[in-house]
Amino acid sequence: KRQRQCCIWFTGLSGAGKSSIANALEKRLHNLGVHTYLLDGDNVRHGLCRDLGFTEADRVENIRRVSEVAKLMTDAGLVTLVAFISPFRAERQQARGLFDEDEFVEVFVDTPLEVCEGRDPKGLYKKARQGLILNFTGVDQPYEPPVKPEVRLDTTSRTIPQVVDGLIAELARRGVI
Ligand code: GGZ
Repeated sequence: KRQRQCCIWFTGLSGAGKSSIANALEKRLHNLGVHTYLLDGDNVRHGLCRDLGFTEADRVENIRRVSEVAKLMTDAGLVTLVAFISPFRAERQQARGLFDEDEFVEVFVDTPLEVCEGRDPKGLYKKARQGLILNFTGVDQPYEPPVKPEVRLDTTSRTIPQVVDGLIAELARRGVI
């Protein structure tokens, strides 16, 4: 059976676990023979969006470009994984609007700010608290949590492999794989 193309859109705070989960999910999908592409800050903010920073306007434009690229890749038949903070409801809504209803899976990586800040793997929250980084999501810029995501992930009581198991089951349920 042919895989069904779709866009899996991860949203959540810095340090929530979006990239780790998306990377682990992509490995599992590859093992199942599913063709994927993962869009994240590492491959987008150094190229396509290297002119953009972290003001509200720049994030809006970042997410707009990412949405359009995700649409192109998904139309090419891929399972497209998108992992950006994507802090604003309106832009996530706009992204969703580019796709057929059953092609867009919004995954809220619902790790509380305290936990993300406690992890602080790159020391960015510390710098933001000290005022050395401005416009930091959750510190001096808002994060608008999804109201009705297709999937909500709790990363505080489950390991990454467990979370990925749940996502694989959800994709199977939806007929994507
Ligand atoms: C938030 C920032 C900022 C500010 C740099 N606010 O945890 P990380 O380091 O590896 O991932 C974060 C990444 C966020 O970029 P996105 O493209 O996902 O953001 S958005 O969707 O809002 O456009 C973080 C790092 O960049 N970073 N400065 N001020 N995160």
